Amino acid sequence: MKRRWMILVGAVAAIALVVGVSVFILTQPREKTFELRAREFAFHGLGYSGTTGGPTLIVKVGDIVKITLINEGGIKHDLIVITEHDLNEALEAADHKHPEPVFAGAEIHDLEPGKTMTAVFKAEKPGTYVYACFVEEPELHAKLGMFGKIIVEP
Ligand SMILES: [Cu+2]
Repeated sequence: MKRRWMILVGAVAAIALVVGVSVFILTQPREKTFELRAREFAFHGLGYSGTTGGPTLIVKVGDIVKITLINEGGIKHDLIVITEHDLNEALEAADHKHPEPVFAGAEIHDLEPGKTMTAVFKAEKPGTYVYACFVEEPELHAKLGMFGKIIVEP
């Protein structure tokens, strides 16, 4: 009788453990990683068409996004995730001030040639955003084609 109880308690504990672990795994944020290569004057990566800026990065809201930027060019490059409105405003403004990234951590500054850095951020709000380079040599790099889209699906 005592043995039956022990088996029952053991079975219940095992089920509780499996359910608990499953819930934990399912509620963990998904990680999405991308690799972009910066050159004068474009971002290259998977899906790059050669004509319309860098590849479009697609993630889901809540994802932990990691964008690794490899500078294969001969000068410094940046990457900042901003709104399309901010990009248009920056392109028109005379003083090319760095806009604030839409998500905390979604920026890489002054990446020297041959160096690699990773921006890690949580895609907290759905929408269509852009990533762009705000280095200004010889002209604003975003203006010369260093930009791409990042879509955060709801
Ligand atoms: Cu650049």
